[in-house]
Amino acid sequence: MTKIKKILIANRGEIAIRIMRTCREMNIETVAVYSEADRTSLHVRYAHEAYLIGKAPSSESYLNIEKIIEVTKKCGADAIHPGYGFLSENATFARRCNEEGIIFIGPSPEVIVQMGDKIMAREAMTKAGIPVVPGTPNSISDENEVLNIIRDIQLPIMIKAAAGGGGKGMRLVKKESEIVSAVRAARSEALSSFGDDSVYIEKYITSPHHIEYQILADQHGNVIHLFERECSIQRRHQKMIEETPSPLLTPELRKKMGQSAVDAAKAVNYTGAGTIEFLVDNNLNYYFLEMNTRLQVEHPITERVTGVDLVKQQIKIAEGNILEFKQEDLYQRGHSIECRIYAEDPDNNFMPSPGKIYKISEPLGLGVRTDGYVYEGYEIPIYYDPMISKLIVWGKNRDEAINRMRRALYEYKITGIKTSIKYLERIMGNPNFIEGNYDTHFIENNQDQLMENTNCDECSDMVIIAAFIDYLQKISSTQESVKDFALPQSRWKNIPYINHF
Ligand code: MV4
Repeated sequence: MTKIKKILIANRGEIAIRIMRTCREMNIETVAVYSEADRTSLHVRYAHEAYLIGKAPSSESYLNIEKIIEVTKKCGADAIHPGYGFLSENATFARRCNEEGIIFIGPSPEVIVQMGDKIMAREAMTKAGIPVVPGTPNSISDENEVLNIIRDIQLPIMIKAAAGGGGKGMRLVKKESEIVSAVRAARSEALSSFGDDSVYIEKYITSPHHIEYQILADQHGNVIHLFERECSIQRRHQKMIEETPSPLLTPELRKKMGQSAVDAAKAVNYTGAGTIEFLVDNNLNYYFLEMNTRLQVEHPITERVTGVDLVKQQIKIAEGNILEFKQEDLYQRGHSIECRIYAEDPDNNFMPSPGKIYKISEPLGLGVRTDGYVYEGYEIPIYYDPMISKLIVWGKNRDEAINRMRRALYEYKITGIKTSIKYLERIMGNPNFIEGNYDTHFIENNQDQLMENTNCDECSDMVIIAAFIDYLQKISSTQESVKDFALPQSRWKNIPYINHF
């Protein structure tokens, strides 16, 4: 067993700060690395030490393996936490860390390779007796193979890149005549995105739920799950809202899928924190989809209902400790929801809206957590992900959590840039969402209601106040909008909060 004393965080933004917060609580020194675009970033100021590693594009900074290794050795850190994105699922990076005697806070390079290749992952899960989506066990070499397979599994099917994930190199095929062009399109997209054109086939699951399980595995063969996260609400493969428990699962199914997640991790000798993704169809059949070998963006909702600090557990596992919980020790207390706040304009096709934050006031109060990194006067760089913050709430049940999220979104004020906050408010007020009646097609199925821009023009006193503020703005020297900051944000058709008492 090694006691980790100093960790280099090979990441930026909210997740770098999230990791460093736990390090401080564990008396571990923190080292930040940053690009030229991140000189004024908060993660640089939060760390005990910080090193400039290159130019703004991630390929010249946050993805520069040798530079990051060099800084780690120079500053004497014993471990690297990769966060999510960037190098977090890069087997070469994990291997280079091991070679240099640096602890990589994550699984082995072997399992990163195995789970990164979706065909290998499907094979391992099939062997372990985990239900996988019906499809091909190998990559397909020509279109005739596809014709044979659809006799078995029937159309529609999905053609997926072996090196893919997250929607890239994926094609839906509904008609036999589309096969040739779809295979070709998937292949060329896979080649240009991943440098590997192998593709395989899966039966298309219509209107599935995307439900994932958090697992923790120590280096001594102990594996536990920390229940599920319902991640079906996403737009173009970008998640917007996650919640736990899932409104769909029964206690029996929750337990069964949890056991499958544990079996999946054991089958590949997994170590560290990981996530098993499943698709769940309308008849509550579930299928293994992929395994993510990193800490995920949405991990805080799991932390909130289980009481477990996942970053702390990652560090303790990396030190060689035995897991401190047994499965029976864990339960879900109440309900947690996360909304991702993006610097995007929901009323202009979610166009990125980088720029300078003029004013920011974040929600506080009972059951509210924000994981963010922006501050007043901060200029969001164009080079990285547009997610600027995560708003996480807890309630004793789902209704209370929804009401609390609506209250917190109402309190959240950001001016200077456009954000997804008002769109998230509309989702929280959407009757289908409130009923828990949604799947992966929620956004497209509710588009008309969600795009409605219902500002507070019903409230006549607000119109008067708005006019007055406009006048004040005209006579004041500032160019920034005082109006956005002073007025309550739009409420979706003024739907009252759920009465659950
Ligand atoms: C699927 C599917 C239906 N059937 N596979 C999208 C991202 C990638 N990780 C897998 N994805 C899907 N794979 C089969 N066999 C539907 C999706 C999918 C989806 C999955 C999770 C969350 C949102 C989604 C939105 C559209 C399609």
